[in-house]
Amino acid sequence: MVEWYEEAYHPDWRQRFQVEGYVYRGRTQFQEALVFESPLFGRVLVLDGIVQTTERDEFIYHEMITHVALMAHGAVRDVLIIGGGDGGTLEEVLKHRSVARATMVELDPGVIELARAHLPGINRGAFEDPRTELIFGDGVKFVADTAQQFDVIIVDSTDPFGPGEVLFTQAFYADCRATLRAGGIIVAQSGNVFAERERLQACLARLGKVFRDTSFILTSVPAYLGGPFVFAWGSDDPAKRRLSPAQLAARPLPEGLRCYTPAVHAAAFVHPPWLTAAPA
Ligand code: AG3
Repeated sequence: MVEWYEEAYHPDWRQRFQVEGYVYRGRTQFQEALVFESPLFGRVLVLDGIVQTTERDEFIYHEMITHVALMAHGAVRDVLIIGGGDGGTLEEVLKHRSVARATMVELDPGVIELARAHLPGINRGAFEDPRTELIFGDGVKFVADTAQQFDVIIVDSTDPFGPGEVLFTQAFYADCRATLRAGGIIVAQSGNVFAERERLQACLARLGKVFRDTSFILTSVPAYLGGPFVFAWGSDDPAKRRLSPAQLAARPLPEGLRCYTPAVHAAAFVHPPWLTAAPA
């Protein structure tokens, strides 16, 4: 009999993955964690019943949450990652030679432990890189208290329920802005564009109270319910979002990327009108 994993993401919309075998099933200090093997997606990481990443499509999410901001900035030295316990974002950040330090603040050490043990194809040694500074703790508290300054902040969180909820507030965005250097950019995981349009518009509105320029990076992550997916973008410098593919192509780009290109970057800011229109 074929076994299926049904993701409990939405009350009236579900997707199922075929399960070839369970790799890890347990509870960390903060959440329910599961890793299973899927024929199409490879290893799948699920936290509190929601698919977080998979071996086969993680490059799309992690390249798009990382390289759009780092390429747009153009001279990134210090990057802060909030969340991102699987290490996929960290791995992408470290591909930029200009990055001197990548500080990652993860609430749940259990996720890093299981990612190290069971998802090495996603983090590829990133936790061991000398430029990595790993901090276990609350991202909200970290940005409120730190004296460090960053060029880019990437919020690679879970969804706004459970432990991730506090990472979607205006107060958190304001503290992030205060830790950014001039010309800094924040990018934050925001959600499913169809089922959660109101939530992500509200998230963008809160970000807009803090930053002069806001938008979404639009991409498609096959393992996430529905596919199309956005990251919120905030910066005080509108020019950072208007770079042409030719301007971006003149900058040093990490080799071996499979999703990000300067043209894909520019296209990610082009949105169909329904995305930002008031829900019907
Ligand atoms: N963090 C974002 C997960 C979003 C899940 N939402 C969903 N399935 N619609 C993933 C962590 C990857 N580093």
